[in-house]
Amino acid sequence: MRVLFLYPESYLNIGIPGGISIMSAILKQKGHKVDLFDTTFIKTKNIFFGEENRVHGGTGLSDKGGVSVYKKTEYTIEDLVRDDPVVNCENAFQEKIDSFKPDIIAVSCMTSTFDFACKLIRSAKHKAIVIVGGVHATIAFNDCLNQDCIDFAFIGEADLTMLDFVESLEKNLDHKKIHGLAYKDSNGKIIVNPVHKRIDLDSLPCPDWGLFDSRHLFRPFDGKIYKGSFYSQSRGCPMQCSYCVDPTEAQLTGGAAGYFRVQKPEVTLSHLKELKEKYGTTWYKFSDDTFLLPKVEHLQKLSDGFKKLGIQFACSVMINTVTKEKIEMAKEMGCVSMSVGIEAGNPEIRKSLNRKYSDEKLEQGLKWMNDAGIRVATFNIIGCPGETRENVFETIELNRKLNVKACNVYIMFPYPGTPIQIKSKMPIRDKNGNLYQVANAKDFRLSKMEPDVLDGLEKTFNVYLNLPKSLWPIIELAERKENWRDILYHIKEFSIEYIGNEYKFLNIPQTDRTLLNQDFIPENLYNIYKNCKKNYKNIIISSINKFLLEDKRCLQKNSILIEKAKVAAIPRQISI
Ligand code: B12
Ligand code: SF4
Repeated sequence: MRVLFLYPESYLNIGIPGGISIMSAILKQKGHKVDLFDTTFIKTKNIFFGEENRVHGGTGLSDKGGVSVYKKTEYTIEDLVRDDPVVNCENAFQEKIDSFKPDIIAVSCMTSTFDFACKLIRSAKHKAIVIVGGVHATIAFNDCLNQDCIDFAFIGEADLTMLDFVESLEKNLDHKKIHGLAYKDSNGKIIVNPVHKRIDLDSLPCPDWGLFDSRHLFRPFDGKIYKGSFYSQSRGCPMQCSYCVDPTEAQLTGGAAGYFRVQKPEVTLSHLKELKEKYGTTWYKFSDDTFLLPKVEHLQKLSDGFKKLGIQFACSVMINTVTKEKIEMAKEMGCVSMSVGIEAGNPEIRKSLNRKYSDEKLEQGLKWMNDAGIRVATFNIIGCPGETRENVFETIELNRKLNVKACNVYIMFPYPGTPIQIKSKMPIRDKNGNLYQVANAKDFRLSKMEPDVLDGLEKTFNVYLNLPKSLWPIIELAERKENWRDILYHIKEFSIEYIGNEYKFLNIPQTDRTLLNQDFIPENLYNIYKNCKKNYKNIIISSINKFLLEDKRCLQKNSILIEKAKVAAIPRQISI
């Protein structure tokens, strides 16, 4: 059979998806023809990437407020696509269908990319059976089957059931009997077959990375460029966080017991060895939900193998699973970066999300990571049910206390199938029939904050995190103002001048900077000052004065400049 996978990923959101690459390997082993239409590298318009943004592997800044801890690399992913032609995505898809002539179009997507996949399929002329799998198909198979372009949805892991389906079609057997399959019968009634028993991860082949554009392997880290991508050595998660699809996915695929499984170290190591030999890859992002959950003995075996292979890796960990021994072992085995979900600074809100750990546990865990020299990135959610603006500042304060330099910040989004979405019966499509997207998150009003407050806090979270508190009143102006980028840019410049280079990583772009005659207030803030409303001028002046007078680093490092600025600032204060 001829199977065309459709991976409808956003432009340059690179990384090889585990699902397709494993299913492709299995299908190819059995002699089926497999091809891929991957939108990650389909350039549909010419995007200019400004110098300011060219500091890491993505398409722009790592944070809406412009905070980036990434070091510049010799070249970026943008350089790798610079000479690609601009094409029409629908035409490119049609060309692929016409040349490959698939029997099956197999869509692998998340909620965020499902509508795009449907749009592409609807635009195409084809005779294939269309199947869909992945998290959206598992959680919302009804929604998938309600789309006229989809024939079958697969619930849960389909490493083997996909093969069964393909072979049944080929042999003219009853393909509708396959486990984990959902479809509409001739009366339009949705039929859901029993799910397949959970996959034994040791039986899986090495993922087929050769199916993908090799630029997916671009991995910048700490100023150097490596080759690598995602690998999961475990599946499932025993936790029950209320904003995550995992608890529901566990229920839908056989219950919580046995949902978490881990691959034998020998199997993982043999796959990583094969990947290194075939593609020269030495850098991995383990996409396990929580990498340090397996026992120490398991990690020790991986460690011995990793050292021989000379790999580096990043992983996500749940703070409850962290011990000093495991962190030190992770460092020894090549871990360079860990992502830790903090989610909320207020312990009550954390509890309501089913994230039960103390600030002390976080502090201890992050200290071990820092001591081991592992870079830490935290994940934070704002706009949790019942949350206030003050609570968000508790999250910022906690990250400051933990000495985190850059946070990932998201507005709470009730993904379909998450306990939060189910409990509040939140619709998953809008009145025009489109799936709600993360961009709509602030409009769900789950918290006690207005959408624009959430928007402002999302943009400025990392700036609050990094700048002295005396400057916070000016950051607050950026929360509400349209020219927030300018405000943040100028505060950053100001901070660098008066404190030192430690703020240089604040990569805030400049949009409209005009050099003005600076007689009174420090040059870097003059633009904000000049353009703002009269009552904001007071805020700026008092904030700067507080900063200059109170910040110890500022006093020590730059006393001459401070004197100059103080003298310069005071007359303005008087003149208001
Ligand atoms: C790696 C990863 C990514 C990677 C790669 C994505 C990918 N497709 O693999 C990248 C960085 C691109 C990514 C991005 C995002 N991600 Co992500 N990601 C993951 C992660 C950690 C691992 C995925 C994985 O490799 N799993 C292992 C493989 C083997 O499993 P699988 O992909 O599910 O595939 C199996 C089945 O689903 C099924 N299957 C899959 N495809 C198909 C296709 C067919 C035809 C069939 C029959 C079956 C089938 O069979 C496969 C084999 O068993 C998951 C969490 C998780 N543990 O799954 C989150 C997860 C998928 N991501 C999530 C989210 C929210 C995001 C982002 C929105 C994050 C953000 N805020 O930016 C973005 C969205 C990107 C976009 N364009 O919109 C959510 C999805 C929620 C939802 N309802 O969609 C998850 C579930 C995390 C979570 N617990 O909340 N992500
Ligand atoms: S620990 Fe992570 S993967 Fe597990 S349920 Fe919570 S958010 Fe989901």
